[in-house]
Amino acid sequence: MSLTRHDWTIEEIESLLELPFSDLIFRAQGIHRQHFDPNRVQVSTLLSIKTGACPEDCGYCPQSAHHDVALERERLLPLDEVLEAARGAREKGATRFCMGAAWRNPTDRNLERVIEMVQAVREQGLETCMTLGMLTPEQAQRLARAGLDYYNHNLDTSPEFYGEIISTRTYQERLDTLEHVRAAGMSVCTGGILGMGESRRDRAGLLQQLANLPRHPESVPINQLVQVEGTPLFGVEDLDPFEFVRTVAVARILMPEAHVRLSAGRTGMSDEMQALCFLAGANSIFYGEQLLTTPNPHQDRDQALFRRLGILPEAAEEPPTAVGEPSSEPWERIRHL
Ligand code: SAM
Ligand code: DTB
Ligand code: SF4
Repeated sequence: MSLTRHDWTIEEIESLLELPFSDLIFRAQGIHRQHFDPNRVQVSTLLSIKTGACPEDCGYCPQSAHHDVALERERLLPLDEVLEAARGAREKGATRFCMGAAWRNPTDRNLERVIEMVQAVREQGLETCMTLGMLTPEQAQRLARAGLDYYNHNLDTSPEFYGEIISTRTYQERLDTLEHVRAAGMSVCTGGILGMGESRRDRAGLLQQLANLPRHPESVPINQLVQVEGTPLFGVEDLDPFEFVRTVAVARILMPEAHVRLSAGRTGMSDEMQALCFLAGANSIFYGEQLLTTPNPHQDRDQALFRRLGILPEAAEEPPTAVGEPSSEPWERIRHL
């Protein structure tokens, strides 16, 4: 029996992170099985709808205008290009389409354009997610009215370590945006990045912030830092893979009903490490060869991994059923690519 709590202390979380590895994984997997089919993984695809030249200074991010990264910047994509990418993602078996923009926050004019995107992508029978930076309460309400299912806005790390990574946006501003998203009735997607040189206590601090939100996020992306040359975090020491898996396991224990997404950084992970993450309770991935600006594993590799582990992609709540559509049975859709 697991309890949904919102009052975790940092010491309690640290002692979970410190458990013997097998005990921790056993506990996480037990909780996972109470709430989810352990052999289903939700599959999302990402598209960068506006790339680069971001005014924020996030130390990990290749899209920040503060860093000298070889990256081609792009203006907001036209609607037909977004729609084409969404159709492609659906045909390849994704059930959720996530759109990201390198903005501090959207302007009201930007918002009109992204609302058209939400509506068009939904018509394809896909769940929609956006990550556009900070939102006002009114902007969150407009997105919710347009039918946006999820909004992603990461806390990234602990409040204590945060200042080492970002100076142009406060932790409290991030919490405020999450509150606006929740108040507007959208599902909340928020998580962080591991491997930025943070301590175990910082990882506990991030998990504490997430788990002690008034309502748990529906989706918790755990990213492993993708090191990009030219960003301040390039060259930081790699995190022990077992420590990454431990953090996934504790996220599962603290937030039993959330989808925990094994997010950026899978290209640098072995199949065995990814399998350990699924065992620890991760049950969502990004699928498709590109994240926003950096690579993601090739689809063939992911399909082979799912097959070798007996994992099936989770079906969308309302799979597309139109005549001539690919089979709505998710395993069929993945297998017959
Ligand atoms: N600009 C918006 C914002 O920051 O709110 C949305 C896009 S931003 C790229 C979304 C998230 O991607 C960040 O919050 C961060 O957690 C993650 N991210 C960015 N660069 C990354 C990297 N190099 N490695 C891992 N995760 C990264
Ligand atoms: C999240 O937590 N991870 C995704 C998504 N939310 C938007 C972004 C990962 C970005 C990795 C670096 C890049 O490709 O630019
Ligand atoms: Fe901009 Fe988002 Fe990158 Fe920060 S993480 S620099 S806000 S695109």
